[in-house]
This record gives sequence, C-alpha cells and structure tokens, in this order.
Amino acid sequence: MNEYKFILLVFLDAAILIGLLGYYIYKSSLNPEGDKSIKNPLRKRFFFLIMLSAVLLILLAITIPKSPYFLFADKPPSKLVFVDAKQFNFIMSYQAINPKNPSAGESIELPVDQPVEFRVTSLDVNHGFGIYNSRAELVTQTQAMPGYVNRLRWEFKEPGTYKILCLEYCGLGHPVMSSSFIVK
Ligand SMILES: [Cu+2]
Repeated sequence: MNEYKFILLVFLDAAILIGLLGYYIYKSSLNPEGDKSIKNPLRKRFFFLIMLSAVLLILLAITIPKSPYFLFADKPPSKLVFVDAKQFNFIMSYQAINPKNPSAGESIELPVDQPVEFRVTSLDVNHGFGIYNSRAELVTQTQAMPGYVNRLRWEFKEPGTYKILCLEYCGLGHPVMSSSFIVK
C-alpha cells in the first residue's frame, strides 16, 4: 500500500469514527430523562470535543510532515530541467530558456531514484504542469505562471516514459497540450 492510499484510509476511518460518535451523541441526546446514567449532557459534549480534537491533532501530526512542500528540500537535485509552458506545448531543456527567443527544447532523460528539479514558468498565460506515469496516474504537479518560476522537486521510483499534461484550461489547444520525458 502506498502512502497516499494509507492517508486516504486514515481519513476515511477518521470520518467514519467521527460520524459514529456524532450519531451516538445525537441518539443519546434524544431522551436524556429516560437515561438516568446521563447526569450532565454537557460532560458528554465536552468528552466528544476532546476526542475530536485528539483525532484532528493526530491526523495533522501524521499528514503535515508528508506535505509536498517539504519533499526533498534537504537533498540537492542531481538534474535540473527548465520548463517553459507556452500555448500549446512545453519547452524543456537542461539549460535556461531565453524567453525572448525560446528554442524548440530538447528531449529529456532523467535518472531513476535521484532527486531532480523542474523550474517551471510560462511564456504567456497560466498553465498546469502535471506529470503522469505510464499507468496514467498523476505523480506530481505544479503550476506554470508567467513571471514566476516554480521549483518542483521529485524522485522518480520507476523507469519509463512519463507524460506531461496541462492541468489548467489555457485556450482552445489546451486538450492537446502535452509532452513527455524518459526516466531510466
Ligand atoms: Cu492548458
């Protein structure tokens, strides 16, 4: 099971748990006089809030360190790829791209199991830079914005051909805006 499925499962379990707790408290509040064991309904509510806070704190503690913003922050990338998105393709190069005279780019090959860095920008409008594996699963992504350079670090675990798709509607050619690179 990969970590994303694990996180999803944790969230689903927590949602079910919170739902069950809420239902239990709702049921027990329907006829408080009938149940002599409930001396003070506020105590139950307080207990529920404490439990809810504990569950939320645990979830935050598990998921925040897995936030992609911290991924590979302490590892120097072994390869740098410059990406300039432009209606309607992606120009990729190992060298910085001159925005005034963008070249056609070059075909990119990246090493497996090593951190690499994409420096993504746009030459016209906002685009998305989504990387898909050979099973068409989204691996990682960032936005391509004119005037900004977004750094995307990743370590590819599987060799193969990865496809890049634009993830933001950028004009009539958006559906065909794609590119690819090889990891080996
Ligand atoms: Cu697009």
